[in-house]
Order: sequence, then C-alpha cells, then structure tokens
Amino acid sequence: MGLKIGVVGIGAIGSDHLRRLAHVIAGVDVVAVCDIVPGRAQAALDQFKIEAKDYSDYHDLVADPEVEVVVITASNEAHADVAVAALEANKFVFVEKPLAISAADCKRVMDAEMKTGKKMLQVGFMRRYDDGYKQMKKILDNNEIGAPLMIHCRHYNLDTVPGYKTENAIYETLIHEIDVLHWLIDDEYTDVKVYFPRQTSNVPAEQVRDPQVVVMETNKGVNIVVEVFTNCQYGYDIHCDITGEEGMIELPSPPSVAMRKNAKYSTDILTLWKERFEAAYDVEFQDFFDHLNDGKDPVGPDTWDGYLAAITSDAAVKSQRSGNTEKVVGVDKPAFYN
Ligand code: ISE
Repeated sequence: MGLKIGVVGIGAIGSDHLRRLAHVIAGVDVVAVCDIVPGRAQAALDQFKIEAKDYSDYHDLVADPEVEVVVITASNEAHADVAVAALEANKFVFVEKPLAISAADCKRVMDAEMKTGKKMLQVGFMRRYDDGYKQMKKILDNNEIGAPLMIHCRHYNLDTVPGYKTENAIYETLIHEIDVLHWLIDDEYTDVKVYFPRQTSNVPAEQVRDPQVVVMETNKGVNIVVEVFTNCQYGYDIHCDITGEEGMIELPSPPSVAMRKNAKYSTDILTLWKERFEAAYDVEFQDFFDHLNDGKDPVGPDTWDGYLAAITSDAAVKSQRSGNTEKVVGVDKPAFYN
C-alpha cells in the first residue's frame, strides 16, 4: 500500500492527474476525491475504474484521517484556501500551478506551511521536469554558454477556454515562463512591463487582450521577452531561446517524423498542452511521491517559488492596467526556505 491521496478538483487537469495517480504513478493510492460540480468526480472515478470516497466539500476530504496527501487541482482561485486547510490539518500538499492567483494568497499558504515546521508542499511547475528544459539547465549550470544575457520565449496556445481573461494570460499562462526562467538562470525579477500589440481577430479584446508581450528584467540585468499568444490557431507551441556571452541555446521541439510529400517537407505541431508536457507531469509526480515515501522533504518547486512567481505575476497584472513598468516587490526570503 502506498501513500493515501485525496484529489480536490476533478476538472481538466484534475481528471488527467487522477488517471495518472491511479494508473501511472507508483507508491500511491487514491482514496478520496472531491469536486463542487455534482457527479463530476464520480464520473471520472467510473471512467478510470477507481474506487474512492467522493466528497462534495473539500473540508471533509481534508479532515478524512485516511488522507495523507492532498492534491489540489481545483480552480486557480480556490488553491490557497484548500492548501491552507490541508496544511492546518498537517497533510502534505501538491498544488497545481499557480500556487495562488495573488502573492497575498501565496503568503497565507507560506505562513501555514511554516507553522507546521516542515516542508510539506510542492507546486506543479512541471516544466522543471521536462527533458528539454533539464538539458538547458545543465548547460547553464556548467557555464557552457557563459553568463546569460537575453532570453526570448513564445508561449502559444491554440485557443482559450471560456472564462479565460486578460489577467489569466499572466497568472495562468506566463506563470510557467516566470518560474522556469527563474530556475534556469538562478535569478530573480526586478521589473515587468506588459505590451499589447495589435489585437488578433480570433478573439474579442473585451474577452481577452491577445497577444501580449511581456518584458522582464532580472537582478543580474538579464532582459527577457515573452510573447503570450493564447489564440494562435495553429497549435500549442513553446519556445525558449537563451543567449549567453559565448553561445545560445534553444529548447528542443517535441520530436515528430518529418514527411516529404507533394513537394513539401513537414513535421507535426502538437495542439494540447497536456500532451506536450505529458512525460514531465509523470516524472514530477513520481519525484514528489518518491521523496515522501522515503521520508524525505520534497525537492521540487516549493511554496517560496510559488510566492516568487506570484509577486512577479502581480507586477505584470498591475502593468497590464497601468501601462507602466512595474517593480516586483515582496517580503524577504524566510530562513525556512533556504
Ligand atoms: C494552462 O492552464 C496550462 O497550465 C498550460 O500548461 C499552459 O500552457 C496554458 O497556457 C494554460 O492555460
């Protein structure tokens, strides 16, 4: 028998993670699920042939003495409340990104974790577990291209889901680059400015301003440009180019057979983010649960990383509204997270 898991929120990523926890990850048992939409959790349990308790209120799942780890895949807005409740009940927590939609909410989670006196939480910044990003990290850590100077990323989505707004492009989408770049170059952000180029006709501007170009600067002076285009229409396309003093590195595209036909040379582009990072999600979970099963602290992105990402996304949302460059401001790093 493995660690007993309760999953809160069985929507898009929640049901995918439920399948993963029940059928892919070793050393865990899903014992409880919870969703606010009646019938949704049970439908997923039936689909994946899982037997588990089905709660309609997350407080009941958190209070269930059988549950040892709470996996939070509820809506972004609910992350902080569920995480705080789970930590107060002394449960380990895996929370999907973003840790919360504001730094103030992340701070509440941080305070609750510090009160337990132990590292209890990992944030689902799964890109750190992607092979391509891991290769880039190794090259940077080995100083093979010298000090990083400039970074250019593209985060393109096929289209957006209902309810996705201009700010979601920051705290839900750009948040991946915010975390992975900070980890890659071991640096922190100082300033952020968001530009709105010409609006795509694929989505009304009143619904979501799209695309957006986010310019960030770091402590060491690295300049970063990220294009976030959430209705690009052609696929799910993630790029990351880092230029250093002695060379540059490029995130590899997912492998796809090249076809020569009708005087054309083509390769596929994925359309779903779940597929693009499928392996990373598996490795991320396995790493988290292996550490817990071995009685060790989790070593993936922690509550402090979630908070750092949130102070940066807060500044970016502020810049969307003000049109100005905004400073990234936060509290000093507590010794607990060193
Ligand atoms: C989505 O919520 C994700 O987490 C994906 O990884 C991201 O690429 C996408 O833009 C988000 O909407």
